[in-house]
Amino acid sequence: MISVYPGSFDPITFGHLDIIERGSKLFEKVIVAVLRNPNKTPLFSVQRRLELIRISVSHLHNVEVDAFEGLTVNYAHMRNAQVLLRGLRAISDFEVELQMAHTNKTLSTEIETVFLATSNEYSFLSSSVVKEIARFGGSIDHLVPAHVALEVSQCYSHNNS
Ligand code: COD
Repeated sequence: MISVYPGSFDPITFGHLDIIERGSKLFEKVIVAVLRNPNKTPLFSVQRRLELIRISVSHLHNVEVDAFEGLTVNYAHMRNAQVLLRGLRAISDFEVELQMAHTNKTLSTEIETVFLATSNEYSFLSSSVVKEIARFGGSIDHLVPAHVALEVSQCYSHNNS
């Protein structure tokens, strides 16, 4: 079975990576799909996010990294995927995720959403938290892979200079 793990990944964190690694053991293939969202102003361009993710998952042979636009279910159909993979951190995620899963079900009855509960150590972690800490000069080494930490910190040191 092929799964699509859609998201913003601005930037990829250890929380995302945990879901990808666990998903790669459950599914024949995991496609990490970065949404091209013209309504958001991200820290990293889609191209750079793809590169950062590719480096992070280079040890996983059945994980592919791609970008998409439009509806996630249409992209999943196009890639012959049957599952949307999502991570669940807390009750606050649950409400949003359930709404998204129900909406996607109305758009395509053939595609199922599968949730993996976050690992305890990453239950507080989000891309926004990473950016917030880096913006104020804190260490993010325990939250994201080393190559990501370097780039995020560089973004903010340039912005502050
Ligand atoms: N531990 C576990 N899981 C985590 C962690 C963590 N620490 N951090 C994030 N995650 C999970 C999130 O819960 C989510 O499941 C996934 O990782 C990606 O997270 P983000 O924040 O990078 O991405 P999102 O949630 O902003 O992505 C939203 C989408 C792009 C998937 C959504 O907006 C979408 O599908 N848009 C396309 C339009 C569409 O199809 N709309 C209809 C459906 S509403």
